[in-house]
Amino acid sequence: MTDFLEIERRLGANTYKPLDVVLTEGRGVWVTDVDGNRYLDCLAAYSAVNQGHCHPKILAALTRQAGRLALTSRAFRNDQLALFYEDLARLTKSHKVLPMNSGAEAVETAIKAVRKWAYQVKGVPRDRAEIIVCADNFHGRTLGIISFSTDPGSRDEFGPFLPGFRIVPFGDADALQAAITPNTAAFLVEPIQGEAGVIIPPAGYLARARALCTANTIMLILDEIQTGLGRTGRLLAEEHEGIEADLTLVGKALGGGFYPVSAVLSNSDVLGLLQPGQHGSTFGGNPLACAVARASLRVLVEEGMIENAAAMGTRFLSHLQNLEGNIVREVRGRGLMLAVELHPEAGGARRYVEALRKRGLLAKETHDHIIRFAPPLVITADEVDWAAERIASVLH
Ligand code: IF1
Repeated sequence: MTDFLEIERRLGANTYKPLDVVLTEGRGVWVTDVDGNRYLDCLAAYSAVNQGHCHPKILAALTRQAGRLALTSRAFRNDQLALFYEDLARLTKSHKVLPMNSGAEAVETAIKAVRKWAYQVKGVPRDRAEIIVCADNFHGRTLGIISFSTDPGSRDEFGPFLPGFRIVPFGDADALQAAITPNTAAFLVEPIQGEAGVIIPPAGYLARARALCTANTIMLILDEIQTGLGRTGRLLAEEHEGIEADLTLVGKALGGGFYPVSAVLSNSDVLGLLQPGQHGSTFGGNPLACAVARASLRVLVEEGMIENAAAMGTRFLSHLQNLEGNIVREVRGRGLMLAVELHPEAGGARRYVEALRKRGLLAKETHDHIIRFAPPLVITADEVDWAAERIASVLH
């Protein structure tokens, strides 16, 4: 048997601390390791596998397109990009789409676009545009993005950093208001902070942020890369607050668990300003990405995954809420974006994650005392009950 761990240790950059489970197969919510053990995947690649592992219809779209035409570059057109634009714009009620690959690239693209808008339309003096972000944000790992991270592990020793960002506490609309200046171009925020540990803002916060942005001619950018595409029980998490962002960032599950696909969605005021030669990407909007994304969106809607996420999320949350006690301090969640925060005295989340693995459930800790539970949106009631039973056997 190949010693996967030894080879990874010897040759791989040490940028993760994964569980020592070596997976080899996946279908739906279930994955299998090289020793034949089956696990229920309660992470779904951080919401990139919302449709379940190796969804047959997305796989068919991928293999069909891969056998026809995979990459043209944007120097030429192809017969998938326009159809991707139509499907995504119609579903999200957007006016313009800018396709990229990773989530971080969508975030970087949005930063560039709103800066250009600030100079050309809002009249902010050149190179003075400010973007307000929240403490404990996670928007990716590029130098621009970690420039406004508040997590020392993400930013220490990577300087010098990109200027032009103001940091406010998440969930505090008064602090947001106080941070606004005439040079503010945008407010960039996750509707629910994922990496921070599924932090749900107070009711009304996002609506207040929307109103403040409108009143001060500031672009509201919602990073829905993790919360979007059904994860919280609605297509986009903004729907829980009854608001509409000026720019919406989507990624992860847009690729259906197969392929990196992300996009910036906006009203044309902002994306309409970008001209040929001002932005791009070798793989952005390639025909394979577009075909996979179209199938990913189709199955998400046609197979009722969004509604299932709402129903199964309610079921899962109520199971977890029964666990609050001497190990579990708080349970948080919306749809199938769930987390349990443990008492510090419980000794840290990793040991419980390892215990869950031994019981056939894969989950991952975030920070020291939080375990997130975010299974594929295709999970059934029986599978939720099965998972909850094992979580209770470890956390209660
Ligand atoms: C890893 C975290 C989650 C994201 C939001 C943008 C991006 C992400 C809200 C960037 C990516 C991923 C990165 C992944 C683990 C995962 C993650 F733990 F890193 F923080 F989900 F919480 N906006 N999140 O959550 O998208 O460039 O990665 O496609 O291994 O670093 P990306």
